Amino acid sequence: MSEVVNSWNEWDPLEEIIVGSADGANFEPTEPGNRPQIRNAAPGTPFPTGPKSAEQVDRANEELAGLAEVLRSQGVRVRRPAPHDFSQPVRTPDFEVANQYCAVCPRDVMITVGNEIIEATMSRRGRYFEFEPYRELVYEYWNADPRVGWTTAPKPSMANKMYREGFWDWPLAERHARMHEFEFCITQDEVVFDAADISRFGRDLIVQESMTTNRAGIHWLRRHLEPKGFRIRPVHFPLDFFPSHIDCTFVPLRPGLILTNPDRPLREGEEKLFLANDWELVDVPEPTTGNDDMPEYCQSSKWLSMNVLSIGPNKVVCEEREKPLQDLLAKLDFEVFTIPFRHVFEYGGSLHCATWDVRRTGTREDYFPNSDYQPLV
Ligand code: ABU
Repeated sequence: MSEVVNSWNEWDPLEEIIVGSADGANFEPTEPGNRPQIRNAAPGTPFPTGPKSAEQVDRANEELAGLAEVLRSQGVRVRRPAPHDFSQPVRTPDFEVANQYCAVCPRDVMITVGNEIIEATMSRRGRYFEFEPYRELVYEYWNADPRVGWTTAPKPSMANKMYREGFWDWPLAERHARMHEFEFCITQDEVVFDAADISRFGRDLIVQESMTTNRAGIHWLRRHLEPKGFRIRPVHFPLDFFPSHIDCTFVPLRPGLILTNPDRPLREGEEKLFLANDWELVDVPEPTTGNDDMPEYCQSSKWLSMNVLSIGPNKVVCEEREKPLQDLLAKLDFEVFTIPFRHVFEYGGSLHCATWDVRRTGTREDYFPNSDYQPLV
């Protein structure tokens, strides 16, 4: 029997995937790890709280169903998260938050590393229990195949001391001054990472240091995965002042090809690893929508444009309005499937974010044979 859980990179031919759901979604709470704002609203306008409207949920669900349909048409088995009441508060000895968020973006929470499922620590209070809608599926995979590994990363306290209080109020000049220190809203004392800060390249995991993943989180990934033969390679994008999740910045599409974000170059010197191993870094075109024209409750950047999903090394799903990117992908010899996905944007992601692949054909390959890597032990 072939492995039930098997996914080593972002591009091998896709067999089974979880597509998120907007059912029961709430507005993300304001908390030390997140200060959501209504786009183009007067300063001080409060961000809504509690459940999203039926209309907001239905229109996102319609687009998520459209993605599921395209994937099924390509022979992919599509699974969905279980219902979850996100309007419930979370109260632990260290914090309290009035409501949770949603199950639209499984990518942020869950990652398949080969035959192992890892549940991320998460970095925000409203997302503390976001693994729950996926647990039934995890149990199903785990029961079906004794080769399936399942790891839940340590839960951080998310107490006030885990966050850098002034972060959200730093003026741009201070942000600029601190940009090479890579200090964001989370401190370095506890293990913190969101799964979407990781990009899988066979033996190598490229991990972004960000507002949602700290150096302790990257260190935990090293301690956990290096003994299994993986190499963990931190990367930095110093011109992104609010980095969160790597998949709108650095998007591998097949061996040798990474889509890159022209506004967010790699830290000087970090490109060498890729170039020395014959990876081409191709800047994507300007998104069709500027930051000011993104949906009013969307907290993500215009670069959701490049958050594409690979069905295989020559097939990709792209948002329907991103014609310049579609043209580039076609020029790069991809078959491009286009679907509307803009109503999903207010839930923090696009096509890659809204999915979690559990099975792709393929095995673990070394895509970086020319590198010196020093494991911890
Ligand atoms: N969740 C992905 C958002 C990344 C970005 O805003 O660029």
